[in-house]
Amino acid sequence: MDSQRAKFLSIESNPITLARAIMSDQRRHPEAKGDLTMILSSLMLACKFVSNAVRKAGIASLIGISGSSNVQGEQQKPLDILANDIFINSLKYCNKIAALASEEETGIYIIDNPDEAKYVIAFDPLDGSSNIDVNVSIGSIFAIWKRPDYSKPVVLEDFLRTGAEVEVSGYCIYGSSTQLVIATKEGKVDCFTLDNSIGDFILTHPNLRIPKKGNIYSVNEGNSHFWDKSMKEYVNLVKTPQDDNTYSLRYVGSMVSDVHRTLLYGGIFLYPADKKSPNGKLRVLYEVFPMSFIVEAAGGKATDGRRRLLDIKAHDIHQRSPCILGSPDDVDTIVAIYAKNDEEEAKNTN
Ligand code: AFP
Repeated sequence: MDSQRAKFLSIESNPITLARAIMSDQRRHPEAKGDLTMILSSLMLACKFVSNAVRKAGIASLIGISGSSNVQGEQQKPLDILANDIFINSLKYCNKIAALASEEETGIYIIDNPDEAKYVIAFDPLDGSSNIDVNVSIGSIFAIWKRPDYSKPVVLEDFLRTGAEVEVSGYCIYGSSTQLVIATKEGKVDCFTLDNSIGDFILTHPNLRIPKKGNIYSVNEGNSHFWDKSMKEYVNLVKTPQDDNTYSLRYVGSMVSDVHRTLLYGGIFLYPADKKSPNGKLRVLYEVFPMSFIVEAAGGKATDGRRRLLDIKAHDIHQRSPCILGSPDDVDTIVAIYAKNDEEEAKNTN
């Protein structure tokens, strides 16, 4: 069939699948041993399984997927625990991961590998899980680091790294479609959409770039009473129309959804520290680092208001941090407000 006719039938005759994209990436790095290829293939499989489980959640809840028993009296796992098991099992058998850190695990989970595995991974298997029961988009988030010395047994310090040291990070969004967004340290961000009819992720948004400036701000404004002066000033500023420029507020409360929209449409996502949560809410290793890495790779910026998020060195696998990320011009505006107010405060205390 000629390509004209295939187009007419809306059938892509030469799709770039995720597997094909990963393989061609590997070919561009002749020194690569294929370890990351194996890890990404395992993650791709895990995301497909989780996507399938998420799609069934509404029906399965009739038989008690949220931790109760089904009609046969069998105990059902909550979806986030199920997703955690799926990720662990999928990564265990690729033999390229030495240990993992998960939102669902208290400590690091060491994998007994026959060979020296060079990589560690941190992930949130199902972020935004409080949204499951109301059918709102949720996602999985991950970041992969190379171990500084993989001839030695894996240790906690292999995870206590900066975000700038991440090799690959990504997220999978289970929304109106299932999409996997992957960023590499070369600064390339690609988005693949799951085609359920063939069971494969297809490259649909190659080389994603975040708009330089947007007109959407995304924050839980219910916490505004507890914010610091700079946060209040910034949000007041975006709510005050400047010339023809007005901002809209969009907040899902599921980081993957809010960041995905910010990446595609531009604007800013904020989860600041406040009086109730002095360190913010979001977790550094498996929320803040992977999302900041993706946003920076797409040309955006990520800060806690005063410093670049990827420069933080983790000291705990479940550590939290304030998180502000998005279009570079929007992030620059709030960073300038923090700098101005900090300077004023320093003057007043001297
Ligand atoms: P859940 O996994 O408990 O739903 O939390 C989701 C999350 O970690 C992140 O995905 C959201 O951006 C953030 O919390 C929402 O927090 P608020 O509900 O405090 O706005």
